[in-house]
Amino acid sequence: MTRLMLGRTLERICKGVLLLCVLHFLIMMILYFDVYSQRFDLFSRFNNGRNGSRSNLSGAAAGGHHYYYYNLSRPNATLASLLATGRQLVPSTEPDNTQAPSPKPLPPCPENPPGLVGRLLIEFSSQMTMEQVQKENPNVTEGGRYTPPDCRPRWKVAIIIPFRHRENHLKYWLHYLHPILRRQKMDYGIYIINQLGEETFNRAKLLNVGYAEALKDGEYDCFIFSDVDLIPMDDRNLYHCYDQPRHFAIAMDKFGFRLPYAGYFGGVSGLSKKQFLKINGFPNEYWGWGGEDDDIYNRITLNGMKVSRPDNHIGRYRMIKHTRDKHNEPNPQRFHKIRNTKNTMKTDGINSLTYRLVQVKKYPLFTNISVEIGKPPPRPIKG
Ligand SMILES: *[C@@H]1O[C@H](CO)[C@@H](O)[C@H](O)[C@H]1NC(C)=O
Ligand SMILES: *[C@@H]1O[C@H](CO)[C@@H](O)[C@H](O)[C@H]1NC(C)=O
Ligand SMILES: *[C@@H]1O[C@H](CO)[C@@H](O)[C@H](O)[C@H]1NC(C)=O
Ligand SMILES: *[C@@H]1O[C@H](CO)[C@@H](O)[C@H](O)[C@H]1NC(C)=O
Ligand SMILES: *[C@@H]1O[C@H](CO)[C@@H](O)[C@H](O)[C@H]1NC(C)=O
Ligand SMILES: CC(=O)N[C@H]1CO[C@H](CO)[C@@H](O)[C@@H]1O
Repeated sequence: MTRLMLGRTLERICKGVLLLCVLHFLIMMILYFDVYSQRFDLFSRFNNGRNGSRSNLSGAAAGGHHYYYYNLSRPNATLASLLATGRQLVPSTEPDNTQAPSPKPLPPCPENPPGLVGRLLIEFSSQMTMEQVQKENPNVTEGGRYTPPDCRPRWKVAIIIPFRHRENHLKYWLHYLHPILRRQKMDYGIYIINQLGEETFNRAKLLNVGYAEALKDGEYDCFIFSDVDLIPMDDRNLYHCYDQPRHFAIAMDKFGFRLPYAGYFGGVSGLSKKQFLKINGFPNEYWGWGGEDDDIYNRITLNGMKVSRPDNHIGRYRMIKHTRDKHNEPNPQRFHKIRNTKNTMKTDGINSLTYRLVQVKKYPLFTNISVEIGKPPPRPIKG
């Protein structure tokens, strides 16, 4: 008799313990899911780059899908009532009607975007109007900005184009580059830096201006500097930044698809913000054609970096044929100057940049920034 009682009691105790275990397990699950979903939410918001400010995070998280958590902490809430509404245990994403659905966390963009097509046919004979090019690119937003809708890009890229009187080339450039950059899943903005007046052209100074002005417009961490007449022939030449400063245009048709010399850094190049600041930006004192890209190459090597390049068959470019512009004659001082990079780079660069901003105008496919950058100092009189 007593043994039977004992057995029953034991059985009851066991059942009780089991129940407790189940309860414990459920509570753990709830807490786990809560923390998990919260972290996920934070992660996506933080990386989306849509909004840099953290102050809104807590509010947004509370607005999303954490009601069960708050319900639990209410004085009159019981676990039983909570469990009764089983739906709430699912951590995810039932959007709340009173609030806009919070954006799903996007996966990082693939390193090798699957939509690339490889070698491209580039030609400049067909007539092109800006309206046409706009129609081809409906998803580019004002000022020439684009961000992929389906993944989280690794870089925020400002593309800087030094410019004067090349409207016709710009149409081709936009026609080819916007679709390429879209396939490459880049988050980017296009900045045309227009040198006003008819003084001698100064490419490197315009590039410095582009760096400074783009940063006023967005939180870019990667800068690609491209001449307006250079079109990549292969979309696997990815327009983002790399561990080392990047030279993209290594094989142009005009050089027989070869690098003209080992230290060539002209045409299209890219530096992260960190790399750019490490070399104090570009020189401001190269007026006229040539030399500035060699100076930039010197800055890179003198600061202990190396130039990285794509494969020769991927880094191919077509150049839109043209006669040399007026007021961009070869710079006679260039050979002398590039021997002195080591002395000049600390004082001549982004830290000494001065210019007058005249106009910033946002067009559908690019931002037009017009500046006055002065003129070359008077030539020393030869004796
Ligand atoms: C916080 O988010 C709300 C919308 O959820 C928005 O109206 C408000 O401007 C944001 N505040 C800040 C400081 O970003
Ligand atoms: C618990 O959360 C739900 C939303 O999922 C809400 O409808 C309900 O009013 C909340 N319960 C209490 C007691 O606030
Ligand atoms: C629980 O509290 C909320 C207010 O916090 C109240 O509206 C609701 O009627 C209460 N529910 C019960 C079952 O007491
Ligand atoms: C533009 O975006 C819409 C919606 O995201 C998409 O359906 C359409 O295919 C896109 N068009 C182009 C040309 O990419
Ligand atoms: C940019 O703006 C300047 C000044 O208004 C203008 O002269 C130039 O043609 C514009 N460039 C382009 C590409 O629209
Ligand atoms: C939705 C949201 O929070 N938007 C804010 C993002 O940040 C800017 C300032 O950087 C605010 O102006 C927006 O209100």
